[in-house]
Amino acid sequence: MRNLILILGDQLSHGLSALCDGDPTRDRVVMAEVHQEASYTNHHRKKLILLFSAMRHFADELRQAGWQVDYQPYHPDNQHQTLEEVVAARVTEHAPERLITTECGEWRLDQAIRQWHQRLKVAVEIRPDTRFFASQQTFARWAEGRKQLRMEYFYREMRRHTGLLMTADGGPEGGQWNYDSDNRKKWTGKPPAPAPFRVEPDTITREVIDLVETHFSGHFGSSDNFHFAVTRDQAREALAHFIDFALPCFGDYQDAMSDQEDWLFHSVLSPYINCGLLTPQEVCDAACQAYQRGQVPLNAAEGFVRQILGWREFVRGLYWLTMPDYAQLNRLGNQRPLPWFYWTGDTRMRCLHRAIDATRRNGYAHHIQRLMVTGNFALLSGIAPADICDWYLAVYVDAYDWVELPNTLGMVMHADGGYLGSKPYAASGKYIQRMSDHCQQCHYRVADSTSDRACPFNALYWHFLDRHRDQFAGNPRMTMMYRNWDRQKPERRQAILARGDWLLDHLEQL
Ligand code: FAD
Ligand code: DLZ
Repeated sequence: MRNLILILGDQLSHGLSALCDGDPTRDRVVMAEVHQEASYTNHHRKKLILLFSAMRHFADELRQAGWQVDYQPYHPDNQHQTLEEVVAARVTEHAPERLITTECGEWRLDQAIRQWHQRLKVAVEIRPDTRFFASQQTFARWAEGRKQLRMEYFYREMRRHTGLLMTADGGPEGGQWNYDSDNRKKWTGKPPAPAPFRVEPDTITREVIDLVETHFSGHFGSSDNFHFAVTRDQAREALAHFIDFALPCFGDYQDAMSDQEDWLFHSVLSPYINCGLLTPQEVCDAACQAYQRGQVPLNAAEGFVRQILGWREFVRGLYWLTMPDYAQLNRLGNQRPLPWFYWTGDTRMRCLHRAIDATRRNGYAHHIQRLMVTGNFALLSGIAPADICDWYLAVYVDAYDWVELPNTLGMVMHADGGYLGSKPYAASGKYIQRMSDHCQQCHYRVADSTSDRACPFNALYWHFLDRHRDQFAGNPRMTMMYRNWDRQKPERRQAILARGDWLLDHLEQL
């Protein structure tokens, strides 16, 4: 045998760099469902089902293509409980010339794999992950010398570099780089949101559902009604479904929230892009082609491409540039533990209840729920970054450290002191009222800031601004907020701060 090729659970791509010049007659693939990866956080049960089922289907596809695949299915009593143990056993058995793998997506495992040549006494070749538009080195070169990183400038570079939504003379399609201001309509039920794409579980998925129910019953979330794609063909159908039915309205309602609809016009493609069933390139190409055919407006295609070519690449680059120190940052000094209702949804704040309940049922909540509801509340309440990061890593089907950490620690918690974002995404109940219909169903009154029934977001918002005045008053993007605060009568400010103090002392009871 020549090479042993390790494929991780989020590397389910036939074009993976580790496989690209492989020879099925002489090389061998190793894949493993292992306890350590399945339990380093309280992974949502649907995430475990998706990954194990997709891994098993991918291994079958490799076998059909002629590869020999050593595959370890999960069992709690497996002799090998870590990827290192599995690989060590295969190295001993086959004595390969080399172990080949593709850069892994998270720092923890990456550091471990980089020790394997010594620990396992085998040559290890780690290849770049070419599924991203920008390599780690390209991003590092772009970031060099910049005190703060801004997604918008990186995104423009990426548009120029890829030619996506660019005109023949090198300008942005439509004359503007960014149609963000056309992405903020409130959704009032019309046009109707499309039904989400569904795949009925096949035999493999049903076996995995049983396995997860048996061995991971203590994990967060429900395994009921599992309908995610688990193969590349199914994921491509999910992409086509999105382009036909949701993308036309994606731009308009990108920031909207609804009390009735879990998915609205979002793509729900992150679970597939992140585990390798779809490439970012094909997803962006599909959106741009729909625009060129006249099937979707520019604010939809651009808004969508910006999320992938812009935000997704940006947070990944930032992660590798700054780890491991980034994970330790806590520039606002937040120490409060995460309220228990993040795990149960058991709160009278309707927007939080709906976002957490959807998360529990689906392993999914869309970006504005993550940023402006669960995230905003954690920011305003001063939750310890490590606690809230671990929550986001656990509860979403698409969650991996490289993408979750910058989004949570940087974008939501501003714990990096503004390296990723120019100002914190802090907002009062008014924002939630403007973008959703939650407030009509809520126990609390959004128009009120100080009474017992006042929307907690209101007093917490002003309390946040007041207690962090030193950090933010000098920020030109926040001048107006402080002006509004300072304009209020002293008695009112006092009443709001008193309500804020009370809320912070009683988070568990809200
Ligand atoms: P759409 O709204 O349809 O967007 C299209 C695609 O753009 C997504 O599939 C995703 O690949 C990409 N995208 C959009 N926003 C971002 C972003 N901010 N960062 C990176 N990619 C983005 N996304 C993850 O994939 N994994 C995570 O663990 C994750 N954790 C997050 C934690 C917090 C606190 C926040 C605020 C955001 C997080 N996001 C994460 C980003 C975003 O919320 C999800 O990518 C998005 O909700 C996935 O749903 P969708 O596929 O329907 O996205
Ligand atoms: C997230 C995850 C889970 C739950 N299980 C496995 C597994 O059993 N085997 C595996 O190879 N990978 C798994 N993964 C993904 C890894 O934990 C890790 O996040 C990525 O491989 C990083 O690129």
